[in-house]
Parts: sequence; structure tokens; C-alpha cells
Amino acid sequence: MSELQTAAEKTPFKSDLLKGKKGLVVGVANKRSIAWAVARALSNHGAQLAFTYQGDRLKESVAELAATLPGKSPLYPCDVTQDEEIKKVFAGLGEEFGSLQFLVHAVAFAKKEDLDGRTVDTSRDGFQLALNVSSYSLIALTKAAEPLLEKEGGSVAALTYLGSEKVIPNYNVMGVAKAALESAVRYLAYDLGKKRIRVNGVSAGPVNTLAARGISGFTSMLEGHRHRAPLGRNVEVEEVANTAFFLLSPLSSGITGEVIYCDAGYRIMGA
Ligand code: NAD
Ligand code: IMJ
Repeated sequence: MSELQTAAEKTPFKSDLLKGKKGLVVGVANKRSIAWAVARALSNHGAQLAFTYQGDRLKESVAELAATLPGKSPLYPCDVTQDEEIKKVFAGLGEEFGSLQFLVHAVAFAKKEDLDGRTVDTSRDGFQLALNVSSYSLIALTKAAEPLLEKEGGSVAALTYLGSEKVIPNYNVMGVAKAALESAVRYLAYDLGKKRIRVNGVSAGPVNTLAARGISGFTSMLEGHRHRAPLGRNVEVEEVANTAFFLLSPLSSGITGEVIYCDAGYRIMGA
């Protein structure tokens, strides 16, 4: 990697592009979360942000991170499988923000036992859980956000992974869930385009987060990814965040229903 590239990644790009704009970020667990990198990028461009946290276990961690951003960041508990909690988030946001210009979806979950072995062994229960948390939640959150997003127009970005379209060993039911998520991106984009709401996906290359660390062989996978990728390296979480920033900003005003790959070029390779 050139020195120039390193400097660009370490020195945050700041602007007033999102000044006066408000957004909700769903999926921060800790400082390594992709959602937190997205939040930092959005904040660097002047956005005001609200966050949800999955449960009391994560409240402190999210509150501590949110407190490092300029301005006030409202926080709401939200297990995305609970309609009542989703409803309360947007009731609160209606009061606090009045309108919303973007929504970040960075949530995924499958049972550990379903991220190992054969996809053919996935239980009905495991399938339902994975698709409920990782796919349906985009539809539920986008619907709840619609009244606030349509006021001034808005943009929704969902994090996804190559396992949706290619077989990645052990990704299993999560691959099925990401395929549903990416399809939902297209259908939601169709539904909401007339309301000036865009919906897109960011497909990230592997990043060392909580959701990736537990995976057996993740470190050797990172190594393999680096060797195959045209850029000869893995992606930095800041690069993924900048792709989300682009999709959430007016710079991408003509783009909806797309999935953009931020993966150091890995996906284009055939051998
Ligand atoms: P992470 O563990 O930091 O984030 C996952 C988040 O999902 C956590 O904040 C967790 O609280 C939340 N979550 C899980 N179940 C939930 C529920 N029922 N209700 C509310 N929230 C729930 O890991 P991450 O890698 O930052 O993952 C964020 C997104 O990025 C996910 O959609 C993941 O699939 C995607 N992604 C990750 C990678 C990677 O290599 N890390 C690559 C591509 C895409
Ligand atoms: C996850 C599983 C298997 C292979 C994987 C991953 N590869 C990558 C990931 C190659 C990059 C990370 N990823 C893209 C995810 O979407 C992870 C989702 C996830 C992770 C866990 C771990 C802990 C747990 N349940 C999970 N559910 C979803 O119990």
C-alpha cells in the first residue's frame, strides 16, 4: 500500500455535505462495528445521528461511542424482531428530529450452529431467525422510517456480503438471508422511488468485527481474500464507511436499488 493511500485512510475526509441532515444508524455494538465506522463518516460530513442498541447489554457501549460525536445523539433500544420497539424508535425520532434523511441497516444474526457444516441441515427455526433478523428487519425499519424519510426525501443503505450470490463455506443460511436482503433492496427501491427515497446495498469484503471473529478460519480467510483481490489487500472499514456515505449522500442521487461492492475487487475474479 502506498503512503498516500494510508494517509488518505487515516485522515478523515470532512465536508458540510450532510450538514443539517439527520440519520438513524442501526447495528452499532462496539468500536469495531461497521455501523460505527459509517456513523463516524456521516458525522465527519456534518450529519446528526441517532442510534439504536440491541439490548441493555450493549447500551453502555453505544452510549459511550455516541458521546464522542459532536451534537446530541438520541439512543433507543431496538431488538429488530420486536415491532413494538421499532415503533417506539420512530415515535421518538419524530419528536427529536421531525424528519429523517437516512437510515443505515447493519444488522445480521444466525445461530452459531447454522454457520457451520451443511446448509442442508438448517432447521426451520434457524432459517426463520436468520431471515427475520437479517432480512425482514430492513423492510420493517424502512416502513417505520417512511413517514420521516419522505418529508425531504432520503436514502437507506444496508450492509451485505458476497455470500448472497456465491457460495462461501460456513456462511450458509446467512447467504440465503443476504440474498433476501439484496432482493428487498430492489423491491423497496421500486416502492419508495416516487417518494424520493432511495434504497441501496453496500457489499463489504471481510472486516474483523464481532460478527466475523467467531467464525472458524476467519484469519486464514482474510489472508486468502487479500491474495485473490486485485488490490492485493483487504478493505479498511473506513473504505466501507465511505461507500455507505456516498450512497447516503446527494452525490449518489441517481442511484437506487443497487448493491455496490467495496471488496478490493475480490468479486470480479474468476480464477
Ligand atoms: P457487528 O457484530 O459489529 O454488528 C452486527 C450488529 O447486529 C450488532 O450491532 C448487533 O447488536 C446487531 N444485531 C444482531 N441481532 C439483532 C437484533 N435482533 N436486533 C437488533 N440488532 C441486532 O458486526 P459487523 O460486521 O459490523 O456487521 C454489520 C453488518 O455488516 C451485518 O449486516 C453484516 O452482515 C455486514 N457485513 C459484515 C462483514 C464483515 O466481514 N464483518 C462483511 C460484509 C457485510
Ligand atoms: C460469517 C459466517 C461464516 C463465514 C463468514 C462470515 N465470512 C464472513 C462473515 C466469510 C466475512 C461475516 N459476515 C459477512 C456476516 O454477515 C456475519 C454474520 C453473523 C455472524 C455471527 C457470529 C456469531 C453468531 N451469529 C452470527 N450471525 C451472523 O452467533
